[in-house]
Amino acid sequence: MISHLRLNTTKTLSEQISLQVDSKGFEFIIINHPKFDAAFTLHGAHLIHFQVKQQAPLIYLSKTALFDDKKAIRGGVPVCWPWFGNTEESLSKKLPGHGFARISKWEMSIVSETSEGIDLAFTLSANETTKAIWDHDFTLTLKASLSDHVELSLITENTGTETFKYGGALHSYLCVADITQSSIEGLAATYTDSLDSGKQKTAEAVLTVNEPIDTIYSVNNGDVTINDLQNQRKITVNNTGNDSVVVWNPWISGSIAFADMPDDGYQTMMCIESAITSKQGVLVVPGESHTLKTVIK
Ligand code: TA6
Repeated sequence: MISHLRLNTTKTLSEQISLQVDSKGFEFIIINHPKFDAAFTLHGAHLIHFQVKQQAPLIYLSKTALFDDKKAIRGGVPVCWPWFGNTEESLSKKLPGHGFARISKWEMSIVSETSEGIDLAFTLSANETTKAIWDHDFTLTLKASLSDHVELSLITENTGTETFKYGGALHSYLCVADITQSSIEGLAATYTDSLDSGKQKTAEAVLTVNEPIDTIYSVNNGDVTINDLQNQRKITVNNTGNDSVVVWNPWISGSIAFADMPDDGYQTMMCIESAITSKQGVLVVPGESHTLKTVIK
């Protein structure tokens, strides 16, 4: 589902992993394992494709996503860090929505490559650019463990001398055949409706989506399941280290408004995000680290 990107191999990194570029030199990590295909960009350590052989893709990528080192990629699993959405501070300083990690260039190393799967580690460390935006010393590591499912662990390490707080999300866009024929179970009993002045509401046991949705559910401590009926499958998402689960679909109005999403893009995606959205965020003391994780099957 990324053949439309028309990539060319510039470097073979291992038996199943290559570095490829598009016509503008934008870099992609392409993985062709006997069990699955996957793709990342070094820009944002962004998983943009994952598909177990003989199955439908698990991860949604907008067909009109922009691959530009100044912008976030529409789809995949954006690494939103060190804040979620916009905060009073990020707005006042005109900083990027969802933080700077997803629009920064990361380093990548291959941790392991077996017949069962592949483990990769992406790292982003504090530098002049990041410290001009967010004046803290950190090392951010995204550990990706790919097999018949996806495990993403975002590890925030405080390498400085002062405690800092962070927020963010593994903002997963999941691929469904038809959102109008899908339903979601396992969400918590209450949520904040970001589209209705942040009102607290009681949730249905089974969520169906037939309008724009942008909601923050409290932690559910279990699997969130998408019944992807037309693909005859259930997609399960299990999150840890999060303080909330964000559920988002821009619907037709949002898709039309996005230049990097087809007008009908909303029909085949659903965001179920492992998120830290509370005002207090997560405090990380010097020398310590915190892990935000999502497992998608
Ligand atoms: O996760 C939900 C959300 O915060 C929505 O409010 C919407 O802004 C979405 O993220 C996408 O944000 P983006 O900056 O990637 O367009």
